[in-house]
Amino acid sequence: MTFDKKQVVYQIYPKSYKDTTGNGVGDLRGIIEKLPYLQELGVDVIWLNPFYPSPQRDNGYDVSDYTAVNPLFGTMDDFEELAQTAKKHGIELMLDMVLNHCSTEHEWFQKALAGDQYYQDFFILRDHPTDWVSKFGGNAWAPFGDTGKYYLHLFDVTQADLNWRNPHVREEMFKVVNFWRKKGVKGFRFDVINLIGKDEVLKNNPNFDGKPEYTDRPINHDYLKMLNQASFGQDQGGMTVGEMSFTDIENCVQYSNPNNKELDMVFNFHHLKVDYENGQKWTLKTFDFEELKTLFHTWGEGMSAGDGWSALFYNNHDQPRALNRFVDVKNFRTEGATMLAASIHLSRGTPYIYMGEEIGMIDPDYDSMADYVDVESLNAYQELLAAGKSENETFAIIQAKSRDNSRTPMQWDASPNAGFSTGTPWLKAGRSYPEINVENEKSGQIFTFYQTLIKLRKEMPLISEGVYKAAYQDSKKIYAFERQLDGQKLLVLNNFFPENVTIQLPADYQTGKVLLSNYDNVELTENLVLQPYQSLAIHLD
Ligand code: TEU
Repeated sequence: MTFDKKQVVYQIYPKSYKDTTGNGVGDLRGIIEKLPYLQELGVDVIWLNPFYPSPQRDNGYDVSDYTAVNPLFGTMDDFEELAQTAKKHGIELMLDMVLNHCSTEHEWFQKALAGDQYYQDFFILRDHPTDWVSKFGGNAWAPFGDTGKYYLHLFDVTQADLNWRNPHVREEMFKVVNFWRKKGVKGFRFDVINLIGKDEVLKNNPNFDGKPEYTDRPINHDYLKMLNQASFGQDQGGMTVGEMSFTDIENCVQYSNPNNKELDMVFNFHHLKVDYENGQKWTLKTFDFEELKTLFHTWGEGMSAGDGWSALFYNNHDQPRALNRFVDVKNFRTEGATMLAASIHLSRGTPYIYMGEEIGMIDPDYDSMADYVDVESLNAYQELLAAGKSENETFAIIQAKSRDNSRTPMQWDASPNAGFSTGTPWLKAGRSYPEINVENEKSGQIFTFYQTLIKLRKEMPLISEGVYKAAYQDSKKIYAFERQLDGQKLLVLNNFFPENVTIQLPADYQTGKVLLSNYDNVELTENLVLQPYQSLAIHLD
């Protein structure tokens, strides 16, 4: 059986979820403690960001040992207890596999540096580097010891890209996945997995920092088929998702069409660049609704037509909170949070909830650069100043764009540090926690709306399986789509603006049933007024 399309995934950034030891860092036991909360929400799978041994240069995405637990987060016994207890709550685990690169502190890299040729071939070493730019800024190549060669690091200088062309590397990677499978894990999220397949000859390319030369190469699909066959493809059920950086629909269909036996589904990020000026992240711009709507429609229909499958999300550990980006959060936090939720949970794909989203958490609103810790933000800060921006301008950009925005401690209650830790948190809690916290929100509209959305997906094949059709494509304010299955239809209307919008409702839908709305007392009339950030789903059977 392939994965279950009725399932909903909840993402936990372990470092920031719940600290049970008082060391300021969240831990596996903290997640065990919160399983009843997650069961109450109704999620089926929890994706955990990396908790393996790591120098934490990139918060665990710089792995120095793939098959152990970083003592910062607990022990292997804690992990096993978490996996077992989660099952009792009807929850499966999804682990983060960072197979494109490893930490330069990993013994493979250390042996390579010491001259071991077997391990040198684990990395991408060249006499002459290309002109590629690292995704975290600066040159993507660094001197490999004093050999005169350079090693490739698409991310931080301490994250060395692995050479998947080497069969020994592939074997090691398969072993990693199988190690966790033997512990009962059936869910895997593969970090930047469309970058693993590098060509033999690497070419200069000044466009897009060189990305076209190393992204979605044809051989990448071969490696995914091999990984599938050698590991998770042997399981019943389970769920795999690949993070696809700078990708396109054609490749994503290929990665996720079940006939290809690569992955169950893909993340893409195009819809999260609609507030980038000229495609550049470190800029300030109001989001472009037209672009967002068009992207949702093109991807929704394209993936549907090619029998591909998308992971649906607005938030994750790399993104500022969607409420701050797409909604007038000061005036309409609840309406905005529920509308955004409906716009993906009723769509075609698997919805992902990022911790805190279910209570409408917002960016922390730090007032000093000293509060930020992420390597990407710190690099960007220096680069923006060096490019001549003023300190104020630069800080405003970091405030809006930093990945730390989503990594702040989960807000449990109004006690110090948002009830996350009794020690000093590794990252300061957001300013909003006295009001926005689980204790306050659990019986509130946002949390209960998420519960309903999760339940509806389980009950209605129309939601979990139906095809996706764009609707009201010309609207300047409404993002709408239809789902269709076996003669049944669902129309989902989402007002992305803080004002009333009137639309013409087709005659058949005027006789439909309101399945869900974030406003009460909806009447289905020909001239239908959608209130600020209203979401409305109309069912016809
Ligand atoms: O992110 C991949 C990625 O492309 C990021 O650069 C992302 O676009 C960026 O963070 C947005 O600002 C993955 C992980 O999700 C991220 O946390 C890691 O830092 C990165 O891979 C390297 O492993």
